[in-house]
Amino acid sequence: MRIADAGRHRLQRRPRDLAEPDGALGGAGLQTGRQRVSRPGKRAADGGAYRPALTDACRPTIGWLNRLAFPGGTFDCCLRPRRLEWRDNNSAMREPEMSDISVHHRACHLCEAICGLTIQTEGERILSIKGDPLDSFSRGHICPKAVALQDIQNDPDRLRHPMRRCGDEWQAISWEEAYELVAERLAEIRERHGSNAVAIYQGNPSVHNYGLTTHSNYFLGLLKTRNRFSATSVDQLPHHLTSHLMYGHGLLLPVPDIDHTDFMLILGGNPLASNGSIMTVPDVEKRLKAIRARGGKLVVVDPRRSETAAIADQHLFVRPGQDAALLFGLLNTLFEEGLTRASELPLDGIEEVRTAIAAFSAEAMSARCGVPAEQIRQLARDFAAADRAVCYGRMGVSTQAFGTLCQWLVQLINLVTGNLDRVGGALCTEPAVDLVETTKGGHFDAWRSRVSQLPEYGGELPVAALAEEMLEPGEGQVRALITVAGNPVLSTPNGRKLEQALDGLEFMLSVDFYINETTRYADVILPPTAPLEHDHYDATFNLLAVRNVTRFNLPVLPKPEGALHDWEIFIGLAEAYAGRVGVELKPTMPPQQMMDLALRHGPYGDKSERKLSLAALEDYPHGLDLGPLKPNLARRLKTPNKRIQATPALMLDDLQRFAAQPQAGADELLLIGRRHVRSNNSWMHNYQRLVKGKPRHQLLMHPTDMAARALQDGQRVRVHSRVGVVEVEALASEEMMPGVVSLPHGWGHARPGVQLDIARQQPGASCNDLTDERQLDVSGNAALNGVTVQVSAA
Ligand SMILES: Nc1nc2c(c(=O)[nH]1)N[C@H]1C(S)=C(S)[C@@H](COP(=O)(O)OP(=O)(O)OC[C@H]3O[C@@H](n4cnc5c(=O)[nH]c(N)nc54)[C@H](O)[C@@H]3O)O[C@H]1N2
Ligand SMILES: Nc1nc2c(c(=O)[nH]1)N[C@H]1C(S)=C(S)[C@@H](COP(=O)(O)OP(=O)(O)OC[C@H]3O[C@@H](n4cnc5c(=O)[nH]c(N)nc54)[C@H](O)[C@@H]3O)O[C@H]1N2
Ligand code: SF4
Ligand SMILES: [Mo]
Repeated sequence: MRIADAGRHRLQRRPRDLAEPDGALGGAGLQTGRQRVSRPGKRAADGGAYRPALTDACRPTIGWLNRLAFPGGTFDCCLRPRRLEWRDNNSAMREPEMSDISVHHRACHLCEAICGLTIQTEGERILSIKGDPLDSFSRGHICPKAVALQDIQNDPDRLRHPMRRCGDEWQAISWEEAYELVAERLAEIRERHGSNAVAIYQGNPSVHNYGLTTHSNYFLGLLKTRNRFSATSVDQLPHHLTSHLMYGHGLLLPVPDIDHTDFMLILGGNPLASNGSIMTVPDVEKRLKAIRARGGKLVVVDPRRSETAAIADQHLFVRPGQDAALLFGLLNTLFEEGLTRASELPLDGIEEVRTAIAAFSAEAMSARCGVPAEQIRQLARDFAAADRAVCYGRMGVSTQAFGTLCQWLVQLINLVTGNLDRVGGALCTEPAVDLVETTKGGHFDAWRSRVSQLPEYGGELPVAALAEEMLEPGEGQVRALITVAGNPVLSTPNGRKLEQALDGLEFMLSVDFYINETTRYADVILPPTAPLEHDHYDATFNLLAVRNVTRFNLPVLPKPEGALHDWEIFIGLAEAYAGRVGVELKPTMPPQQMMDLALRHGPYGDKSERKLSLAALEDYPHGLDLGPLKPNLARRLKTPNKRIQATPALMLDDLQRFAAQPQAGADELLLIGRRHVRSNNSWMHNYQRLVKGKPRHQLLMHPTDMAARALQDGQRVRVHSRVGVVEVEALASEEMMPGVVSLPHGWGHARPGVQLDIARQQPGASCNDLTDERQLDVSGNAALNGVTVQVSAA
């Protein structure tokens, strides 16, 4: 047996112009050898061919990024019938000299960092998963979750067949049977109760899996329901709304130019645990340390001295949910002390901002945010004094009561200091598949939810309303639910209420490969192939990356007999449903073909010198660097007058809500969340490799808060909120700001019927049994941080 890869690269000269050298990353744009043996590009004559009844282009959508449509128009040229086919290594013809061991290169899709991996397989067995040093973006970085990709592959709890629930039992059924059952039940419920009676929830992995991005709406769109929900509204909705209002497109999201900045101010993000968010930044620790190494400064604002705060030059505790006060104080100081820089960006309304926040001085805001006024002023001076600075706010400031105000203020601070759209400040990407160019900017509050009148954004309602839409009787009540790659029982506020609602549904379908806390309520579960069994193009996170990057990777492992990819499942569902209700389906094509078209029509495609296509990307298994981010915002603005709107009316209105907010009682504890590098939301706790070691589920609490309640370190405590109570061990931690407690989300798996053997044995409770579906930002995003709780001995 030989290892087919080592030393056997068929080094290929880099096509001229494809890689752009840039000193910043040392070797960025480095061309790599194409690995002949690991490239299963040769298809057996007829292998892997898919012959659906229908053909070509549909308009795929993005779940988590608000289901923004791909450009139908750009595909029109291809609207002719053609056989659908895609490359899969299923049918890869092995070359005679090939050994059983192959080496594959693939981006990790588990979090937003998209690290390059090198995966060695022998037949269908995974031998090793390592960081890929030849990936110029991630530079060999890897975290423990990627190694657990093999555990997902091998997990006996992972579903391999469509399942139908019969009482408390699950029965494997055929795909055809499953499709027919789903089509029949959904058609019947829609017929009886109308189209809004079927709700949809799309979870986070929907945007880490491009086949879901391109094809879920092929079926879901047929249902024409206004009750669409996703993880967006427990996450980054304030970012989209802010960009929509200020820049005219919800995806025009400036990201920190971390590799070139001299001063980074992070509020409510812990990239050392999360590896970055709305900032695709593999190898983030080194990149943050590099800021300091080149004489710059890192400041972290967080109610917990997080892992990121621990490596910062300065850490400021802030009262949870009160970052807006700190940001108002900063902006006010910048104006008041004349620390602003003129911008050449086309801009409307900046003077209105100055007037609107005139009363929000550092001194006036200090008591609310808990940061001394002089520290707020000094921070503003330091930020303004830096040649290139960037302010960045993430989960901690998005998922709180003033998430949208916070994101607006973050934009304004970058803007008035001249750091918006500037190298070393905040810049927008120019990705190879450019959804900003090819889609409309989104809409907000075009309709509202039935029960609580919450506004839609981009066609989705806030998920905090999902349970009440099922529970509240009346016309338009939700009777059926489809979940796709999600676990809202553990990931959305008031999970217990949602459980009660799910229990009363007439029908539920889940597209997922686990029977988890949510899918256990389903009548039918359709499991897709495992991640390494399908190809990968990152349609979402290239858009948010700190460099312009792109890559396409073929599957690492063959698709098992009888298994289907997510996108194929959605075509199957669409065909069955359309057949039943007598609707004609639009033609579609496989994700690979869509991505190829999108690349060829994109900024580096047919009309550019690079001529990127999917086939061209196959020559870059380690990814292709398209260069550093550059100023482009003025050109990309999509507001009606093509000017930045500095004071959207919604922000001014919300400012009143902020000013009127009652102060929390001094003796109240405020609950915040937490992430750990070995955990991934609610779904990666079933792998021994990740859950072993020190437990990470505990409630962190400052020793003085414990002493005040006569609690001992490690003791089991009862945590109460308006919506519920959980029991969990409390851990004394000097990391916590006094008055604040921290509990990670995604735990609490020991619920009846959950078929996750290892996860079920883990201690811990669900943080979202405490979070409150009534605590919302103006966007409708859930305020998961800053929840009032009481803690007592259990
Ligand atoms: N209190 C609190 N709550 C939070 C957060 C917090 O910080 N605090 N964070 C929020 C955030 S940012 C997010 S994104 C959400 C996440 O919330 P969700 O998206 O609802 O949940 P996940 O835990 O990501 O569950 C993912 C599910 O997708 C399945 N899955 C994985 N890959 C695939 C695939 O390729 N195809 C299919 N069909 N299924 C797949 C898994 O088996 C799992 O069941 O949680 C939110 N909830
Ligand atoms: N290992 C791992 N990586 C992940 C995930 C995961 O579950 N595990 N999830 C992925 C997903 S879906 C997302 S969206 C990203 C999120 O990535 P990040 O945005 O980096 O989120 P967190 O790591 O939760 O960090 C949030 C920080 O905000 C702080 N915080 C809480 N409340 C407040 C507040 O009111 N004000 C301020 N200033 N800070 C506050 C918390 O203490 C915490 O340190 O991570 C992604 N990466
Ligand atoms: S940091 Fe994220 S992308 Fe990188 S290896 Fe870990 S899970 Fe994968
Ligand atoms: Mo997220």
